[in-house]
Amino acid sequence: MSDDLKLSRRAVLAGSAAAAAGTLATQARAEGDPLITEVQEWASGLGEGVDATPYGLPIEFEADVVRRNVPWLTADPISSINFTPIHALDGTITPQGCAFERHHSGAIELRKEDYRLMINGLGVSPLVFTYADLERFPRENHVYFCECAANTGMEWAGAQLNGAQFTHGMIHNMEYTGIPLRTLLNEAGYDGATEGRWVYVEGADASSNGRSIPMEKALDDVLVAFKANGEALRKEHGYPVRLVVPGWEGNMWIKWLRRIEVTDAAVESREETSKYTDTLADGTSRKWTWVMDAKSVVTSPSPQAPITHGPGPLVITGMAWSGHGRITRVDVSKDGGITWETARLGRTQGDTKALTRFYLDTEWDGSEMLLQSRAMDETGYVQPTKAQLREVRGLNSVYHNNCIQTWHVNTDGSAENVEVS
Ligand SMILES: Nc1nc2c(c(=O)[nH]1)N[C@H]1C(S)=C(S)[C@@H](COP(=O)(O)O)O[C@H]1N2
Ligand SMILES: [Mo]
Repeated sequence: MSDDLKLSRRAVLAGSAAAAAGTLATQARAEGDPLITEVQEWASGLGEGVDATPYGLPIEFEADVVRRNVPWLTADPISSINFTPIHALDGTITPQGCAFERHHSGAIELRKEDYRLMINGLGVSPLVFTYADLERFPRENHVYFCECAANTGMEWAGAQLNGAQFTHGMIHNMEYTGIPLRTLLNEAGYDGATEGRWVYVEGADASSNGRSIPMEKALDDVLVAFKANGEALRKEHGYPVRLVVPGWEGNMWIKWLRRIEVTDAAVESREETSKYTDTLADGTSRKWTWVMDAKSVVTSPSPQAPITHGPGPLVITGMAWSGHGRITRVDVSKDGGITWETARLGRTQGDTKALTRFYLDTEWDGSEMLLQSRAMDETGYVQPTKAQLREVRGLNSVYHNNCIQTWHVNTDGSAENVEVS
């Protein structure tokens, strides 16, 4: 604990050892706290036995920490999206149970026994793998973020949704276990000496969500994954097998992966032409913005995570990520971008194209704040302001909005989504 933090700590019981040590312990009333002085219900009987919940769920007191959707965004929940409760999470790994979902034709149920993965096309011998086949290839583990290109898309024209979950929750970050796509292409005999410069990947769901990926990326770090955070993928995230395309927009992360075709050119499917392109200021559209640029957001305090403890020590935290690699620095501003303080990064070793947690352990004097965070990545790229992004992209874009977010924190600790100009 730093000295200046110690000085401002609230007094604990006068004369107690805690006060002498200057800890950040909550003040106990002189009359005594019944939670300390009385024998509580949970100490007067027995708890649940070991088999009460063969697969554990979060305790009921955390029932608010769930995915949520915004009903007016899409016509129905089948082709829709929901949002990760990032305001309530810490660290970097997203539990599968609350990781956002995006489906174009609903989440399907596909048994491992019925799973088939086909590789065909230019310069490869057609092959079909069962799930059991895939388990026999050498596998790797990597942590990566998956961000939908539409994340923060509703904020282009002005501050709209009141909560980090809704403005920035189309993202999750998991540890994947899978086989490099390169391994399977080599197994099918791909040797680079053909016209096969692309792969077209599609899912087994009705939408198929087909996308073209340049061969260079396919041979680099793309994974054919069958585990996330140590366990089987959840149905909604593509059970039993999904594609992991590190650093690139979520739409390319094909769920329920069914087929990989080696082609000479991009297929120009729906998802890479009329969708997931960016309308620029001059009215033209930019396609193939695959890499997700560096971005960050303060998750607490934020509208769904207000300050409830009054002035004094305050932990400001959030997350940062970049599709180009490592996050090297995150700055936090309390005054809408006039002055900046450098945040402390959580564990970063080995984390590339993965979420990085940041903390600013600070003192809040109880006055209003315009809270912002600004990420920098290993390429030297600095997360832009909304105004800078609009200069290049105009007002009609939806996808790929990585601008700096502002939360207005009021004197009572409540926070709201605002825009500074
Ligand atoms: N087969 C298939 N794959 C898919 C989709 C889909 O609808 N069908 N949606 C895509 C989109 S737009 C995104 S953002 C990610 C979301 O992955 P998640 O649902 O695991 O969060 O999956 C992608 N892969
Ligand atoms: Mo997406």
